[in-house]
Amino acid sequence: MSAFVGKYADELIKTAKYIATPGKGILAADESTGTIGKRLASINVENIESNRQALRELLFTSPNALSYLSGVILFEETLYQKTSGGKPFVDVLIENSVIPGIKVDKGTVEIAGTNSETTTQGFDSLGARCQQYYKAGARFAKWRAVLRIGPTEPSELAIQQNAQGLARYAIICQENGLVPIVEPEVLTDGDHDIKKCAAVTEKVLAAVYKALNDHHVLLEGTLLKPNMVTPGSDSPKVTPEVIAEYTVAALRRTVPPAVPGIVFLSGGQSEEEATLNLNAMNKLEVVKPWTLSFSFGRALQQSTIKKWAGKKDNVPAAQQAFLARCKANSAATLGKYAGGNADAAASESLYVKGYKY
Ligand code: 5MM
Repeated sequence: MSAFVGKYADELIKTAKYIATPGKGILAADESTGTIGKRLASINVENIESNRQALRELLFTSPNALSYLSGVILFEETLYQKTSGGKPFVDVLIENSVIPGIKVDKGTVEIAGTNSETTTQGFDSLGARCQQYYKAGARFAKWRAVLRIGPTEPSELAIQQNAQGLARYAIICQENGLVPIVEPEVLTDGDHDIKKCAAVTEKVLAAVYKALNDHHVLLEGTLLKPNMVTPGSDSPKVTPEVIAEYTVAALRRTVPPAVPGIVFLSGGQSEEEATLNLNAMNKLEVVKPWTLSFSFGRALQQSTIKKWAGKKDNVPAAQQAFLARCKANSAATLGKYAGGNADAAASESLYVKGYKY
């Protein structure tokens, strides 16, 4: 059976295609209240609404940075927030040709009887929430599924549960006018080599695309947000060129050309590492039927947050740092990032062992 074609089909295709514009990418600023609390704690800033608003205002009003972005993923609270001058954040983004997106999952829960494997929650009233978010200006959504590599993980149960969950989420979004970003993240934790990560990533992606097809999802109106294929965090590092080769091979084997764009998560890589890896992928001379871009959270915000440190006077310097990362990643989507000019903060590893979101 072919894809479901609802009333939003043309709009979904147009939105997904725009987000995948080469030279542009996504800022993942959708940290839930708990996760943003960890970011703020790292600079000794209290996790209260006004501080969360101040950080998001700093990012969204950063001079020239939005020209390198096609989308920003927001948490529900941020979707309805305004600048200190009273302008809704959504309007700030739209006026700068950046499409607002919304995180619609409600985090993960353990699957009983597994060794700490998880499935993602958030199906309760998902359709109704998508309708409200569409009314508020969102045109795409994000749902994160998490898989981990272990001696017997990911289990078939975890792979199937998460693939079915992503597909069910995706079709509900499409029925309500939101482009679903499908995010099956294979965590980097472990001492496995890059070949193991490639094999698991391929298996997971194959299951995800089978489920999307079974649920009649219109692939042209979706985006994929995968992990890069890397060695485990407790294994020796490899070069960006090796990461690029394995990652692009895994994607070529599993992601249909109907998908307009693949927007990577950074998963604890340093800002500079994530950019260099993306750049190496775009330099690879093999057929890549989709745009390869970014949907980074930590790898776009880390040095900015450090420079800001919660102080008004630091906002211009922090915005400069944000602009530098946006520019660098934009160049990397074209394979044109020269690299080498990252400051210490941008080269700092953001990996936290056993990190819980
Ligand atoms: C994997 O996390 C997503 C991408 O961020 P990184 O580039 O830092 O890996 C990110 O969008 C994440 O899903 C959000 O920060 C939301 O986190 P919570 O804790 O709210 O689920």
